[in-house]
Amino acid sequence: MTTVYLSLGSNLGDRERHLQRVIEGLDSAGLQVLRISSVFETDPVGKLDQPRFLNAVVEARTTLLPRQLLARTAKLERRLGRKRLVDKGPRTIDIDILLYGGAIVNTRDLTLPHPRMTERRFVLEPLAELTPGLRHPIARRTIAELLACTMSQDCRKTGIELRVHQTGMP
Ligand code: PH2
Ligand code: MG
Ligand code: MG
Repeated sequence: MTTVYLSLGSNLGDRERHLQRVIEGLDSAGLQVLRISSVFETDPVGKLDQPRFLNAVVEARTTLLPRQLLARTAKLERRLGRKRLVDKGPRTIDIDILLYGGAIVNTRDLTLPHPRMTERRFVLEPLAELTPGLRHPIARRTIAELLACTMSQDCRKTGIELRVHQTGMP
């Protein structure tokens, strides 16, 4: 079993519902969800002329290998209606693999740790809630240390709570 961290983002339609549907879909994609961060509302980074995002981070365990995990998260994105219209543009759902244990991967399809995670407060703030002392395998700094360098970016905690399990009870 490997512990992995996934970043979730949505800035189109019912953003909260999209994030909740990802959480519910991760189980059948082969991931056991352990913990979920708070949900943050964040200004878009990179391509600025798009709506604000809801972002969160999930800690999960899996026996899937990195490439398999990428295939499963991409499939889940498609199942939840993601269409790739504009690169880095608005999306109903984005699932990014941030960390796969301490693995460093550099292939054409997959780079781990996620190459832009160290400069994005919308990733580091929710990740630091779950694991502030975790050391980034390449930067060799903790998540809390990396977060301190991104505090100029806008990122506000919401009261939204994502649920790990549906009770299934009426
Ligand atoms: N995702 C991007 C580009 N910019 N900005 C915010 N605030 N949140 C995101 O999830 C995000 C972004 C590309 O995936
Ligand atoms: Mg992304
Ligand atoms: Mg993505």
